[in-house]
Amino acid sequence: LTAGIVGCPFSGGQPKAGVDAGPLELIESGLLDDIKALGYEVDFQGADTLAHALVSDGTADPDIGKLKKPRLVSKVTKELAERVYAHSSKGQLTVTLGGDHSLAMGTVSGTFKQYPEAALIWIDAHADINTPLTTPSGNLHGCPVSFLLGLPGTSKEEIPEFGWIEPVLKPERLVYIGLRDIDAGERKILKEHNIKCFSMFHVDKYGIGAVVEMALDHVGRQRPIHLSFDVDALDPEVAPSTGTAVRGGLTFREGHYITEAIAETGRLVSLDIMEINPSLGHELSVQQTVSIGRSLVRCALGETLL
Ligand code: DIR
Ligand code: MN
Ligand code: MN
Ligand code: MN
Repeated sequence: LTAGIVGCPFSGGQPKAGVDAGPLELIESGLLDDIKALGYEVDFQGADTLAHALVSDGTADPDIGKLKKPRLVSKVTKELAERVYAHSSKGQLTVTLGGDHSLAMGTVSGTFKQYPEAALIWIDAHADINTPLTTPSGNLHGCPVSFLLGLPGTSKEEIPEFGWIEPVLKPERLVYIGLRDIDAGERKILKEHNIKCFSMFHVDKYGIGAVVEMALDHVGRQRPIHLSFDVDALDPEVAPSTGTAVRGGLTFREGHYITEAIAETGRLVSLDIMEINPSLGHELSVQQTVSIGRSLVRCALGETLL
């Protein structure tokens, strides 16, 4: 099996500099050798393959409503979707290293083009399901899921700048684990669409083993899986170097357990590791966070399934 690794050094979906350095830190820490050691061929085009898309081309990018840097985010995620699809369509297991979570507009679009019946498992402290109409911050890393679902406010007519995104996702094929910081508008959307959410309350109540079983039962066990992992799902004591840390998150083992249980299904087709920001916190915090990003990838790729 070949792992297609896509580095996406992008920070335009949120205001803090540094998250764009995440992919290179992961690569330099030895991630590619880790993956090879697990028996995969590695198809990696370089951490800067999206370089021309990653920076503003100088054209003005004023806010659209509340949305910040909408044209830049659209351009980068569109190109990322094409990259991910290129790997997926060759039968590779795609691993995208972010970068901020707006990138999931691209990774999920690319994956679902190849696997329209796939399920999306979203591990995060946040639901990232704000629409252009509900977003309190205007940061697009809080919005990718609404575009993928085609919620009101995201249509081609309402916001042609994102007209390339197809509403590939159905609410019943989406499940969250780790939630604990939800905006009022998001809460309403999650309820209205009956989206399955395992918050930290459910992790405490049932235990992570049962939560992952219920999550897989909910989306259907025969589907290909796209796992989108925001490291802020983890407790800040475990993964401190991230832009929007929230107390009360997943433990080191709970985080890894999720990736291991997904690996065990044999159905993982696409993995995102998002929101590692090496410029936040002291050296030890950064090391700790990069190292956990790296071990989450290894576990998702089957390291601990002996
Ligand atoms: C908040 C924070 N819901 C927003 N979202 C974050 O800005 O829409 N997502 N931090 O990762
Ligand atoms: Mn996120
Ligand atoms: Mn988050
Ligand atoms: Mn946000």
